Amino acid sequence: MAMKLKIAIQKSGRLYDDSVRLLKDCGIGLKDGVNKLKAECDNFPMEIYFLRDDDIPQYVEDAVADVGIVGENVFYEKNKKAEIVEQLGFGKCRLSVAIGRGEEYTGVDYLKGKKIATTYPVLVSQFLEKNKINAEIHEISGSVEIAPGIGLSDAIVDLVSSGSTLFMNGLKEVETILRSEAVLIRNEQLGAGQCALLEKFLFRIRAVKKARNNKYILLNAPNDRLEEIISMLPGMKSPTVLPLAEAGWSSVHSVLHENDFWDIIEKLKAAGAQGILVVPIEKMVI
Ligand code: PRT
Ligand code: ZN
Repeated sequence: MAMKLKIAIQKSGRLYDDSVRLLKDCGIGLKDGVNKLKAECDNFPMEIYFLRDDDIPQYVEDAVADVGIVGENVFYEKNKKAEIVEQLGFGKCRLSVAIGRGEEYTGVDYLKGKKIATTYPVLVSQFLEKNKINAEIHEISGSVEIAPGIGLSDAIVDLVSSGSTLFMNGLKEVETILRSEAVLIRNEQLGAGQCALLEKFLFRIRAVKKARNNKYILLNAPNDRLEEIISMLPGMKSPTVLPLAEAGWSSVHSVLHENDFWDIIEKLKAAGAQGILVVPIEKMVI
């Protein structure tokens, strides 16, 4: 049988859609009609295992899967022998301490002697140890946000993204323990063949990530402002400049990073740029 890279992804849940989309954007399609535990792929020697996210680090440590996609929160909590190889930019959240909205938070010392409910006992105890706080960790398996309301704990540590779950339960976020996003993890002892496949896969992931973070921009610039406009555009090497049919005008093409986007667009307009078009980039290889 030909060699394949075995990847474990979440079976269903918050990371599933983005994981499958990442594979698709890397040109890797899932073949239909395979059972729900495993899928074969088109266009890349890969086999996908669908698992609960909590189990993925163990499967990667045991080499049942060569690589896996999992939240950093789960990766650090499970503390398995595996290695992070790439941040993936989705599934962003933070693991935070929250207390009743009416309580006055006085800093980490507030937690001394308190009862903290969480599904992340390992990360919470590391946090308490680091801050030399003695507190009681109460491990529960879900619905952590209701614990203070029913008298089970004084505080909680849970994942937060928009903050609306905390708000609806009368809680406020007071401390961030970990910022997390989905990551690609790998087994620590991959063979040479598997490593070569992983490198190929990573090359594609990086091209997709770059493309997602950048936009292609086209605009018309009056020649007498051209120099000023070009100085605002980073471009991959330098912007492309082509003469327009109308005398005195040029077309300028470049690539902008998402973070600088609105800022630069405003400056370009103020400098006399017209007909600004911004289009998504599908893949970007530098
Ligand atoms: O079945 P399985 O065990 O695979 O899934 P799961 O239920 O354990 O995990 P799932 O699908 O809920 O989340 C998978 C991963 O998504 C997590 O491990 C995180 O890495 C990431 N992620 C990103 C989140 C959130 N954002 C998030 N907001 N995981 C959970 N939440 C929950 C949080 O626990 C809380 O209940 O959403 C609620 C808070 O959201 P806000 O928007 O109200 O703040
Ligand atoms: Zn889980």
